[in-house]
Amino acid sequence: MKTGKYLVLLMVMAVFFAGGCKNGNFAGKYAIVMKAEGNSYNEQVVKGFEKVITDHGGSCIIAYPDTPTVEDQIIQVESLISQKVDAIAIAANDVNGLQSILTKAMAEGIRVSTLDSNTNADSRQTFVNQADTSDIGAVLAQSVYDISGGAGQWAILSTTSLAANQNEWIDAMKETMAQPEFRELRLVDIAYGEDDYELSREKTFELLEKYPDLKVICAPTVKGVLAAAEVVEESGKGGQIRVTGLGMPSEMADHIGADKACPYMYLWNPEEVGALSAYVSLALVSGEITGAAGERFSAGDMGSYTIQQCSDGGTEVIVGSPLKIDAGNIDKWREAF
Ligand code: RAM
Repeated sequence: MKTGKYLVLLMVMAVFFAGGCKNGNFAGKYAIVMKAEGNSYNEQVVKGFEKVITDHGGSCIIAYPDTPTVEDQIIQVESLISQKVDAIAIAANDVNGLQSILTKAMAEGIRVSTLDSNTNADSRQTFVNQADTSDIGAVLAQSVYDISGGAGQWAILSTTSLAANQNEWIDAMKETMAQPEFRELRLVDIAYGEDDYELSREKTFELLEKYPDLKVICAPTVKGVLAAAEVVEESGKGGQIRVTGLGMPSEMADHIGADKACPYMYLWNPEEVGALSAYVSLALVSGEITGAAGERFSAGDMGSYTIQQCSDGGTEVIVGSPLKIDAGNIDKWREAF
């Protein structure tokens, strides 16, 4: 009789551990694919993702493309499909270029979500968005306006020309800038530093050379904003040209301030983006959510979140709002990320 009871218990446990369950133990393989390796922001996102997955009993697979291209991300996703992972969370190097491989993954039962840099709606079940895309564009555009005094030439230093989040933020900046009060500002160029520090430095030097009357460089990339701030300071043009964008406080601390290259910038906590992405993957695999608008799920000590409609026709869940980082709070935030 006793053996039979144990047999039933073993069978029940086997079901629970097979591929996730609602009871707090989510055994399974959860993958994260960022846009590029060797990037402190991406490493912090991965750190947040990995901690939540392992705390819940899952195994985390971290996959970086060899180069920041969609082609190399496709290679990573193909490998993850062959490893029969339960979920893939990916930051896209191209908004449409992953559709074929991600729809293949979903057809094989793999739960697919995006984070940090989105795909089109057909390539994902939902998107973990660090902050509302139009909010990010609006605060960056307003920063350029404030820092420039409302008039003059400004340029953007972005990453790769196909990076989904970069292009969405640039479009959102342009949308804000289309309003009458921004009419004295002129966007003279968009340069691409590919989230590579040295190339971003080179592109900054080229901008300074080509546009002697430039007043602001806006770099919505942690590598780009650091490179631009350092080049502007090294060139002795910190008084004429100012830098803003999205940057890691721990890296930008020496360049933030009224008399520095960067009066202020924005970001969010990358670890929180990774952590929420992990909770979304866990909830997709356990069946708690499907990624449809209106669904709610618990994200542990981060609280509960509701999935909402996204402007591209798919859905998204928003982590928070862009955080302004300036001389007043840089010492606090440089300790955090
Ligand atoms: C870079 C990447 C990333 C972006 C941050 C702000 O690290 O482009 O996708 O979210 O900057």
